[in-house]
This record gives sequence, structure tokens and C-alpha cells, in this order.
Amino acid sequence: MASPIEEWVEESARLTTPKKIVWCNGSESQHHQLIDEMLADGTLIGLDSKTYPNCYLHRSDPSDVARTEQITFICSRLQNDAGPTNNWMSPADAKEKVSGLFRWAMKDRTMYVVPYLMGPAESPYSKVGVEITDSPYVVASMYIMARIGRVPLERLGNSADFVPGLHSLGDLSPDRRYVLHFPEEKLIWSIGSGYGGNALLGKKCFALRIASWMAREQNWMAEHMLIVGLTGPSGKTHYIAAAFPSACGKTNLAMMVSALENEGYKVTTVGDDISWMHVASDGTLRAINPEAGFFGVAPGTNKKTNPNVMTAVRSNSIFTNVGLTPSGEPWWEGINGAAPAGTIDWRGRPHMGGSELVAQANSRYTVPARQTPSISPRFEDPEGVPISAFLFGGRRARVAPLVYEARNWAHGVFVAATMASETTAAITGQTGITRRDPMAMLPFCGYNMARYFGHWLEMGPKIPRAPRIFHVNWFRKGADGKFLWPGYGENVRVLKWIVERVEEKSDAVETPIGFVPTREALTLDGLDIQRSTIEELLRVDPADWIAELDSTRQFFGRFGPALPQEIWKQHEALQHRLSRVTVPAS
Ligand code: OXD
Ligand code: MN
Repeated sequence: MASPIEEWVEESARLTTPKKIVWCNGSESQHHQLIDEMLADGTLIGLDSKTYPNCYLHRSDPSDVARTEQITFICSRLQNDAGPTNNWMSPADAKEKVSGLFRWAMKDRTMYVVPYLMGPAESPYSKVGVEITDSPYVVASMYIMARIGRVPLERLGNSADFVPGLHSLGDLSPDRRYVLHFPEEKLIWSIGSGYGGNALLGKKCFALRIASWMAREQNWMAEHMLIVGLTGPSGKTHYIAAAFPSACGKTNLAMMVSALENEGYKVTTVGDDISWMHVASDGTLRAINPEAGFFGVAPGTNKKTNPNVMTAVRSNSIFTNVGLTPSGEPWWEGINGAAPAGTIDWRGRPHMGGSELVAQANSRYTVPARQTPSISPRFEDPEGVPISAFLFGGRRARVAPLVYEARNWAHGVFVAATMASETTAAITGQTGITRRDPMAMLPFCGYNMARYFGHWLEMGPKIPRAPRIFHVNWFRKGADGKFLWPGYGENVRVLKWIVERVEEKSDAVETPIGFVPTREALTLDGLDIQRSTIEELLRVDPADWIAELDSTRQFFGRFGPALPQEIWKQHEALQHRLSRVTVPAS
């Protein structure tokens, strides 16, 4: 009798009629064969085998270079279950509309069946997915981003407990591109895109959208968070999980080289994008990184901003939509000076200088996590790492101080739900527009975000040793428009204060928005920064925060009566605390 996975493969083959079916077993030999086929047909270009051994360049269709949120749908039975921030289609409408696009879609193509495990091989928290795809580039990327083949198949046996994801490139037309999630069936359908989060279904589709739905049902958390360890001079490591909207340096923070290494503070990387967290029997919240690789934005990455990843990508990596130098090396804006003469741009055309980009702005590297020098020794820990603190952050030129601690769990959830970032000129052409992105989950929460806030509020009391909650802002600017804080490796100074707060060892002052470090509580030795700059970084301006209250009131209004009352209570309490402080005359 066919197993559930075989039945689903047969059903998908009847719909998409591939010319052949290949089951991916995770073996080296099968992987090499796949790479050789892609080198032969031009899907991949080999890079310099001395400086970038086993590394490849892929150029995607120029119309297919990023996640496409407008065609991403949550197809729950009830529209209200998707909520006001997700696109919604009924499951019946979605299937009727999109099955027509899948019909015969693989006619002259190979169908690859990719069983994969999200999470460490032995972890009780890991979950099996199966992606069916007609893109060999997707298969090669999945080899890096997840654990493929034998491990998930053995774990699955004859069970139907897997998340099926059907993917086809279709005709790559943006008009016939859909990324659909059926949360009740735990099913994903994606057609018309071969790119990143649209096509590597283990990542945003499963590990965030479907998993967040499962997590709410099963009392755990699936979050868009990096995970880092900070080891202090005593040898004790605290783990921190942090959520930031895009363009806030999440991957760089995850792989940061500590500026306090000589003082004995070292940072290690558990994950750079997604965290699955469960309450453990010792009362801690345990986090695993469900991914096995990093899929990071290339432009701006260099030896200063992220030396660890620059080392990691020197082998076994795939680069997508970056430039190619005459010596066969990848190149992107910000890697190191000007592009060498003769560099080919991301579309495969000679770069003529001028303002045209060599690498597409969202070009990426895909690299095995294990290759990162900063990888944590507990990266594969089946029990996960205990989280001491949550960090939420955004890009705010004013308003938010460098760091503050929430008053308690419920206040922390409110702080996270009001998270925001200001757009940069590079993104919209207009600076300073504040976008709310609660918990950095706006594009990734697989259900009604009002209920997601409710889930967060309910989880706190269920975690006996709950993480403390902090907000950070590396991007505050002075009157001259310059950043006040140096960022990068210096951010460890803020992590150190956070860990000391957790250990009840460091000082803070209570302000209406939460606890802000005293200037003395931050370790600033060796940092050339003026006292007045630190004071400005830590300043809480009641007038700014009163304006902020209006903006958050409007945002929460979108959720209507589904919004937990506790969020409004927190809003009122903040208003009350702000109204009590008198603005000091300057
Ligand atoms: C990502 C994203 O690629 O958040 O991780 O867009
Ligand atoms: Mn992400």
C-alpha cells in the first residue's frame, strides 16, 4: 500500500504530469549530479574553484527577484481567521483558480520530491516537510537550507505528519504567480516564482506562516527571530532571540564579532531568521533554529559588516543575482571598493559603470550554517537553547532610545506589537515614513494578528522562567542627521547590559516607556563616544512618545474588536504614565 507521502506525490504527478520523478535522498552523489546538470544547461555558473570551491552563481528571471506579498494568501476557511493584515482567498476558490495553473505545469520537466526536516535531526521539536518542485535550483538551495532526504524520511515512516508543499515555476509570469497557504490542511501551493521565500517552501511558508498557526494551536511559538548566545568572562552563556524588520541588520547582529572580546564577551550564532520555541520541563523557553543554512542579502555585506559570513561563503555556497568578476568571483555593491573592470552584472550583461547596479538590491548568498565561524556549539542541540531575553527593534531616527526594558511580559508584548521602522530613501524614495511591523511578523503571521497578540499574551504566564523583553534602536540620529551609535560589533555593549539585567546585576532608571540604562551601567570602555551623545541616545522625550501614542492607536484600530483588551489597557497605561511626567525645561 502506498504511504501518505507516496499518495500525495502520485496525486501531484497526475495534476502536473512531469516527464520524470526524482526522489531526493540527500546523498552527495545525487547532489553533484544535480549541480552538473545545472552547470550543463546554464542554470548555474561555476565560480573560481580555487577561491570559491563548490560555489555557484544563479541568475533568476529579472521579474522574479523578491518575495511577492501581494500574491501571497492565507486560504483559511473563514476570512476572519486570516485577519486584516493578510490577503485571503477561500480554500475552494484558491484551489479552483490555481489548480488550473498547476495542470500539466511539469509536462517537459523533472519533478523533484524533496523530503526535508526543519530543525536538528534528533530534536523532538523538529518537523517534516515535503516539497515537490520542478526547479533544480530550488532543490540545490533546499540542500543548504534544510536537512534533506534520509533523515526526514526515517522520521516520517508511514505517517501523514508532514507539511506538503507543491511548487512549480509555471511560466514565471507575475500575473500567474501565487503563494498559497491552507493552514487547516497544513498545505502550501506556490507557482510562478523560483525565488527565495516564494519557492524555498521550508522557510517563510512552512517555518513561519504554517508553523505560527500550528504553534498557536499547540502552545508554542514560531517567530521571525535570530538567536544568539552571549558568553561572558565566567563562561556562562545567555541566549537572546531578536526580531527586526528588514534592513535593520538582523544577519549582521546574528554573526557579530564582539567588540568586547578582549574583556571575555563572545557572541555565537544559533540562527539568523527563524526561531521555534517551546516551554521545556525546566521552565525555560527553548529555541531551535529550524533552518540549516543562511539565505542572506549580499549588498552591503563585507569584512567589516559581517566578517563571519564573508568567511563562510567561500565554499559550498550559491549566489543569486550578484555580479561576476572576470576572475570568476561574486561581486556586489559594498563588498570592497569598485567593481573590477570586466565585471558582468546580475542580468549577465557587461557592467558599464555609472549608476546601474552590478548586483540586484535583493541579491543573496545561500550558505550552510555550519560554515560560519561564529556558529554556536549548540546549533544542533535537540533540546534547543534557553532564551533569557527577547529583543525587538526597528530603525528609528528619533523616539526610541538605544535600549529599554519592558516593565513586564504584557507590557513587553505591547512594545513588540508597536514595533516600527522608518523607511530609508533607498526603499521608497521618501524617508522617515513609519511602518508598523509587529514582532517583524506582519508578512509572515499565518493567521489573524489580533489573535497572534493574544497568543503572545497567553504564552507569558505559561513559561515559568519567561524571557525578559527589551527594545533596541541602533539607528537613532543626532541633530546633525548622523547616527549616534556605532553599531555592529559595539552592539555587544547593549547585549551585555541586557544580560546583566536578566542577572539582576545592572542599573536602570524607570521612565514612562520602561527601564533605560543609566549611563554608568553601559560598558563604554574603549569606545570613543561623548557623554552628551550617550545622554541623547538614552533620552526619552515625552512629546515624541505622546505623538507615538496617536500613531499606535490608529494602527491597533485596524484590528477592531478582535484586538485583546490588554493591548488597549497597555496603551492607556502608557498614556497615563506619560501624562504624569513633566517635560523638563531645556
Ligand atoms: C528574509 C526576509 O529573506 O525576511 O529573511 O525577507
Ligand atoms: Mn526574514
